Amino acid sequence: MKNIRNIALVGSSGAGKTSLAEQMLFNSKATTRVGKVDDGNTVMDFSAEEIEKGMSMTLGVANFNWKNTKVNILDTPGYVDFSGEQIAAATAVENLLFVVNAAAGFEVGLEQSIELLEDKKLAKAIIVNRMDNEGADFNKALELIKENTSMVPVPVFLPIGSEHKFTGVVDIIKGKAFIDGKVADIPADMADLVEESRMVLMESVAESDDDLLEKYFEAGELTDEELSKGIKSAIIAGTVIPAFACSATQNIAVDAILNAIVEYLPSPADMNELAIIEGDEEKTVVVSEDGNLIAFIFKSFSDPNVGDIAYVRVFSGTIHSGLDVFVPEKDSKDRIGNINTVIGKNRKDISDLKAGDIGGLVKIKVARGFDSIVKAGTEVKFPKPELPSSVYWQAIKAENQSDEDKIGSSLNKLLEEDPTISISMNAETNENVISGIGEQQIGLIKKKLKSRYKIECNLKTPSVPYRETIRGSADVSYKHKKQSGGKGQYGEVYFRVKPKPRGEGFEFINSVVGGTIPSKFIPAIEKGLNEILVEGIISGNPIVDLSVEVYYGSYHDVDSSEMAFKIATWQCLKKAFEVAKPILLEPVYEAKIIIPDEYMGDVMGDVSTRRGKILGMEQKGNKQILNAQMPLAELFNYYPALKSLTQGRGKFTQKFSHYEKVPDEVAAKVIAEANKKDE
Ligand SMILES: Nc1nc2c(ncn2[C@@H]2O[C@H](COP(=O)(O)OP(=O)(O)OP(=O)(O)O)[C@@H](O)[C@H]2O)c(=O)[nH]1
Ligand SMILES: [Mg+2]
Repeated sequence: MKNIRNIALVGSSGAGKTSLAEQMLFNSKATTRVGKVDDGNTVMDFSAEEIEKGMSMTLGVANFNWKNTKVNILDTPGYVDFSGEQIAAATAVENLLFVVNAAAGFEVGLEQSIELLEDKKLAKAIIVNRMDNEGADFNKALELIKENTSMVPVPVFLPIGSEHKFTGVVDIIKGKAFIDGKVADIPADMADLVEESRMVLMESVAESDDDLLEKYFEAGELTDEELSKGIKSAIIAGTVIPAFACSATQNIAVDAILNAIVEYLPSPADMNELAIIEGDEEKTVVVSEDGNLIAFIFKSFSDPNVGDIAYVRVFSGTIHSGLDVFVPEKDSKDRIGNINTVIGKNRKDISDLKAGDIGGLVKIKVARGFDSIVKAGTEVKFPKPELPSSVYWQAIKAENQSDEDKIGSSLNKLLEEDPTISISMNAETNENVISGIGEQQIGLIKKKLKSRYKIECNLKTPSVPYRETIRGSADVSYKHKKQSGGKGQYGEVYFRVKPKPRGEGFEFINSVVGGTIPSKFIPAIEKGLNEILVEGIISGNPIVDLSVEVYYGSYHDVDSSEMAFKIATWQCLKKAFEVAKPILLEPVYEAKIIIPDEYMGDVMGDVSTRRGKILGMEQKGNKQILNAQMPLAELFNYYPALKSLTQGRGKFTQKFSHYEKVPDEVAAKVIAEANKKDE
C-alpha cells in the first residue's frame, strides 16, 4: 500500500487530462509512443465515439511505475454530461488532480468539477496545464480559483517563463529548477519570488500541525525535511492544495510532477481509513492488506473492441482469480474470473490484486458498477456515492417495430455503464423515457445502441402525462337501446357526477334503490367507469378526482346485459363531461435553480415565460438559488435553455410537486393534438 499512488485527473474538458496521462505513460515507459488526442491514437480514449469527438466520454484507467512506485491513474471526461465518471473515479483514489487550462480563464467545467468533488475527503492538487499556450497565466489561473471557489491553491511548482517561453518549473520545496528535463539552478531573476512563495507554503504547512507551527514560530522557518514531510500531512488534511505548472503536450515539467506525486501525495497506506456500511450502520474501519476483502467496482462497461470489464479498487485484503466472493448490493455470491492490469485499451492477465491497488475484472457475473465485492460470509459494503439528479429527458423508440423488444435489454446493459442515467417505462404515455444529465450523454446512448446492438432509434421530447377532471357537476342519464333482429341491447343509467379535491382520486357511489337497476349489473357499471377513467374523454389521458353516483336507471328482462350497461355508462359519463366543465391537469415540478448572481434577471424572466412561478431565493456561497415551480412540459427542455442563458454555469435539481390545471389556451392545443392523433 505504501508503494502505490492512486490519482484521478478531473477538471474541465480540453484542459489536457488525457494528454497529460498519455505523456506520463510514455515518460514512465508504460507505452512506447505518446498518444495524441488530436490524432485519435491515445490509449486512454479508445472508443469509436471518443475518437470521433476528440474528447473523453468515459473514464480511462492506466498504471505505470515511477521511482519504484506504482501509479494508478484515472483519466475522466471533463464535459458536464459525463460528470458521473468524475464521481466514480473519486471513489477509487486518494488523490484528485484538478487539471486547469492556464490560458482559458475560469472554465465552467472546472467550476462544476470543483463543486461536485470539493467535499470529498480526498487529497487535492491543482495542475495548471497548457502553460505553453498563448495567454497562459499561472497566477491568474490560481487567482480565479480562489475568487470563484472555496479552494485556496498554494504554488509548489512555479513556472519559468510562459507561453512559448515556458521552459520549466521551480520546485520550491526542493529549491531546484527543472529545465528541459534536467535539474538546474533557480534562475536569478526568480530568487525573490521563490523565497516569497516558499514562505507562503511554509506558513500553510505549519498551520496544519501544532508541532510544526511551534517550530515555525520558534525558528522562523521550517527545515527542508520538515517542509517535505509536513506537506504530505497538510495535503491529506486538506489544509494545503498544492499547485503545479506544466505543459503536457510539450512534455515540460511532467517528470517533475511525477516526482511530486510520488514524494508529496498520499499513498493508500497514508489514508487507510475507509467509511463502510455494516448492516445499517455507518462505520470507519482501518484497512490493510491482511484484512478481510473489501473492494469496490467503480465502473463497468463492455466495449466491442475490448470486451466486458469491471474496474475495481481493492481497499482491504486481496482478490485473486477463482476466489468466491459476496456482492452485498445484489445479495448474491460471485466468483472472480480473470484479473487484468490495465493501460487504457491494453490489458494483461495478472494473478491477484492487493489492498490499495486498482485493476480490471473480466467477465464477472453479478457485480457491476457501484457494487461492492467482499469476503464471502461478510456483509459490509461501500456507501453508494451521491449522483447528480436528472435534468434532461428523452423518449426513446426503436425505428423498426421489430427492435422494440430488444431495446429494453440493450438499454439496461448500457445503463449499467452509466449510473447517472435511468430509464422508465411510462405506462400512461406508453413511452420509454431515458433521463440523465445532458444531450451529449443521451446522444451517446443512441450511438451505442446502433454501434453495439444494431438498433436504430429515435429520440424525442417525452409526452406529458396529463390528467383529465371536471370543475362543475352534472346530473345526466343515458339510455342504450338497440333492436336489430334477434336479441337486443338495453340499459339505462342516471349519474350524479361531481369533482373531488385534488389528489383524492375516484369514488363510485351506488345509491340505486328499488332495483331500477338490478344489483347484478352494478359491477358492470363500475367496471365500465374504471375503463373509461384510464382512457379519458377529452384528450386520451386518465381521469382523476371524480365522484360518480349512480342513483337510478331502467332495464329490460331479456335485452339487458353487462355489455349494454357498460355502453350506457361510457356514454353517460361522456355526456356528463360535456356539461361539467372538463379541464386538463398537468404535473408541476419544484425546481431549485442554481446560478451566479449576474444571470438572475434573465433566468427569472425565462422562468415566467415557461409558466413558472418563483417561490423564493436564497444565497449559497457566491451563487443564488432560485426556488420555482414549473410545469413538466416546460421542464423537459429546460436544461439546454438554462445552459445557454448562463453560459453553461446554471444548474438545477427537480422533484415532482403536484398536479395543476392547464391554462385554457394550452389545454386547447393539447386536446387538438390528441384528437389529431386519434384520427
Ligand atoms: N498547447 C497545449 N495544448 C495542449 C496541452 N495539453 C493538451 N493540449 C491540447 O488540448 C486539447 C484537449 O486536450 P485533452 O487532453 O483531450 O483534454 P482533456 O482534459 O482530456 O479533455 P476531455 O477529455 O474533454 O475532458 C488537445 O487538442 C490537446 O492537444 C498543453 O499542455 N499545451
Ligand atoms: Mg480527456
